[in-house]
Amino acid sequence: MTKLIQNKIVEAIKRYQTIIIHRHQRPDPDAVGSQCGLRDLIKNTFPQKTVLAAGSSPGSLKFLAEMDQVQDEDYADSLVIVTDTANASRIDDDRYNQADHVIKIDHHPSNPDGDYAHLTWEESSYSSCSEMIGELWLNHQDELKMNDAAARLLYAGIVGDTNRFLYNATSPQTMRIAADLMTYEFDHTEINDLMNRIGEKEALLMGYVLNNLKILESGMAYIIINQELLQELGIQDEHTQSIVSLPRRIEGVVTWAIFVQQDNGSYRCRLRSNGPVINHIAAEHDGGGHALASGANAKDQDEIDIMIDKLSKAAESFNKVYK
Ligand SMILES: [Mn+2]
Repeated sequence: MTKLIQNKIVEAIKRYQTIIIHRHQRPDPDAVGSQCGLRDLIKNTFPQKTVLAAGSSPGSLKFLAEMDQVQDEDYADSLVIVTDTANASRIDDDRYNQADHVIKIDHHPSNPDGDYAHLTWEESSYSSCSEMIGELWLNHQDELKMNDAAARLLYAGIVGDTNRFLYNATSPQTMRIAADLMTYEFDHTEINDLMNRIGEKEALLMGYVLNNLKILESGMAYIIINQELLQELGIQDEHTQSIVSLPRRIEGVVTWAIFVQQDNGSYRCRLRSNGPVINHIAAEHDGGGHALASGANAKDQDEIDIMIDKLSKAAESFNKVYK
């Protein structure tokens, strides 16, 4: 089944002269890696085609790749491929639907709002969308020609989503694909260092989180970062990415949440787990995502309290079974 869809994707790539690749808003390394890795793979194989990466600037991830200028006219008779994006509302640049044909390639669990493409390759068993693109290439090496730039991007995407091959979704196949990508010429140590590097202000935020994290008896941990604190530390919402996996290492922590207040007063919530599935909780609060790593939104402190309670109960029932 997977091979059949992969064949269809390669056929579509061959058929279209203009191919525009989209990914999700607020991109992480896997979003940029899968998007621009696929762009460079197609460009390298078909130099005569127009292949563009759409979306806002990747900000602190600019060292990975830059986006292209995409004009409205480019969408006429084009193929759009959306990578790493579970639902339509998260796609960066909604002109994607002006394409002649839309393909979705994603490793998130299926989403009620996720049926936005004509052809969908969706499988949550993959560690990353970059791993999916890597496999697409490996299964079609006669038709798709890898180069150093694309290999570097796909490798970075895999490293990003697996947190350096640490997370549970890392499989033998993940390692095989990463190994094949590493045979190309790029500095993998440099990429790892750049992705792991934090600014001085982020280091201060880390210190704050470790000092102020609330850990409940159940093993649920949380921190609320309001606008005042962001201003005091001189940081923006995007910098809070560096603290999301911090509580994971603390003994006894089962579930945790990072709440970051937005300009409009509401809160962006990252929910994480070392065991119990928590994405249904995210889904109940305007969000969704992976079983153990989800995103949600809370309109006020009351909603935060409800989410803390749910995550705490999830930790409690998990402890009853496993401790
Ligand atoms: Mn991903």
